[in-house]
Amino acid sequence: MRFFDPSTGRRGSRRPLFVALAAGAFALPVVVAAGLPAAATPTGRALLHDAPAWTASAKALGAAPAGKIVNFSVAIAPRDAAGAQAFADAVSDPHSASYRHFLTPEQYTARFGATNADVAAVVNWLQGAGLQTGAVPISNSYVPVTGSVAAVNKALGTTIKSYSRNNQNVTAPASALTVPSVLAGRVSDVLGLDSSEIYRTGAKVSPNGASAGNVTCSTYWGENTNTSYIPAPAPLSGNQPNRACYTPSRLNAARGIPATGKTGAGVTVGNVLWCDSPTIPSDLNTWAAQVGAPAFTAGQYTSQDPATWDAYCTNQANVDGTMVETALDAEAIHGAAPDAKIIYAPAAGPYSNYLLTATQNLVNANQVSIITNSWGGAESNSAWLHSVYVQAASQGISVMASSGDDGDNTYSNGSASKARPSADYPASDSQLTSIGGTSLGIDSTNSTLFEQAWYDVISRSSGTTWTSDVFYGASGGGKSAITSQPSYQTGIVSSTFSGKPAKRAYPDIANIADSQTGYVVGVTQAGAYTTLTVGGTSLASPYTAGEVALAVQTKGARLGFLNPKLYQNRATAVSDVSGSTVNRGTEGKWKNPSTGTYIEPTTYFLNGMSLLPSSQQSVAGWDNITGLGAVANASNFITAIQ
Ligand SMILES: [Ca+2]
Repeated sequence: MRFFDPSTGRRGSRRPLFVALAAGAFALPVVVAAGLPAAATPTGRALLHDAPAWTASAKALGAAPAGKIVNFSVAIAPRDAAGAQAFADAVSDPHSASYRHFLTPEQYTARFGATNADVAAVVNWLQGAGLQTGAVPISNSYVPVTGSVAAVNKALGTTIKSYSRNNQNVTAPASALTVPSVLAGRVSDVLGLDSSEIYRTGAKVSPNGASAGNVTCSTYWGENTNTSYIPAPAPLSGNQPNRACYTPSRLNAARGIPATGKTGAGVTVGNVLWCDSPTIPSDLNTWAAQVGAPAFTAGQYTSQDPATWDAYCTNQANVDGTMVETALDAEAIHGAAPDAKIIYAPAAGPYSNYLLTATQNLVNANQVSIITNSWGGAESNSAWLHSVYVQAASQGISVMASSGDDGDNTYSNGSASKARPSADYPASDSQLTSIGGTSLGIDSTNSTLFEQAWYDVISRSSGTTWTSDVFYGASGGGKSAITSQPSYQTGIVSSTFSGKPAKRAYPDIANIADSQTGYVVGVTQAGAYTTLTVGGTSLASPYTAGEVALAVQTKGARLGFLNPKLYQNRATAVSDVSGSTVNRGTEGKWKNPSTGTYIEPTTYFLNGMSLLPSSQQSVAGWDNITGLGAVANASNFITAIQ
């Protein structure tokens, strides 16, 4: 739900905190704990991590009110993190004798998790500091905590201050977090104290109606050409097609799904996001009837809502914005795998502590074979979900995440001349399959006309004059600042993309994501059901999750972490995407979702990375827009990852 702000030439949001999070990507990774001089930490205390780097330059408004109540989580280190990683690596490695010998959550925790004594020590410390602790999950992996700012300051040896950040009042620790030395190594992280750290969805939305000068979408690429605007600027010429909005049957046909004979029967897919709406189940069936997809049967879609919501998710505008993503995710999974069950696992709000809870509960319940995540934000100084994904891999759960919609984040980090690339999280985690995006042209016979790296640049017309080209949206991709290159990428991802020393580079693979070649989504907005054209890697991840469900059904068993086999079988699993010459575009009017008004006629250049400075390239072999390539043929993909 982001929009382009023509007054500043920057991409923004009607929830400006999203921008704040992106700006945090300037922060250099802070490597903490071991090796710091003792003088840096008060006697009897162990450093956990530094204050968020952005606090050094933000405007401090003074100490946060001592009585203000905050919710956060204290993560507890696994008893044997290295052993857990080695186990997850082995069960995911086709060459290992223990390949796909998965564990139950109970077995995993007994072998690698924190002990009850570890949990008790952490809980006793927190309660002794006057903080209230909540239910600890069966994985013994974190303690949810509620308490006053005064109690948090004392417990963690810090001062929480109020700041003005990107015109928002937020609170965050102003100095390093420390824990009693006896808990060093047991407490691994504290999540949720930085209120500017709000995660975001990646759905890119266009209205489908022709009202107020908007151009109706084409049901296939090239069905209608817009002749009401002036011809598109160079390097295009002449009028361009309307954007396309595909139904599941057309997209499935282009991807070869009918030929697989699979529907996802017997497979359950989990979807992690935040917030929920009671209209979603009926929206899904209204949409299914509209687009000719099978109806959802009783119990096929379930929500596992938290007992209480964060204030973010009791604000109807926030809920409406999020429900576009919630509907997109379910409708994309269902489109590819109409018999798969879907468990929606929303966090209480878009904050790391709540997202940890939602993810951990889904993994501990162990009902799903696949988890998809269509959300993300700036990579911080910890891969804070990594240990949960290690557990998921050990249980055979395949995890995927959208790679982001802001390309390398140069343009969301500020002006291109000053900003530099940064990574998104969890897309950059090495223990999941990161799904990038393509632009996909499908013709009237459901054949693929083109598939190219999603990198959209726009130009707007005023009379007969076109503005200079500006960034609009692109597949997220780049390299992590905090995670080293995983072995499955060794020898496949070049140093051009991984850097030296080599880091985890992403995405891994790609699927349909360009909103100019988007997907029809139905959802209630402001009390009324409406259809929209939606894209973003928010579409690519759940649609790919649906295709993985077909593979799980084919195998008759869980597949686990996909990347080692996916990289090994890359030649057949996906189709390489390369080429960066702008040769296609669309014309339409672009609607500002904040004001509801249409701005000037707009040309969208598809594959436009050559028009702007970018660290992203679309080249032969692995690249940082589409990874190994596009999931172009479902049968080939299923065979390769089985
Ligand atoms: Ca490529």
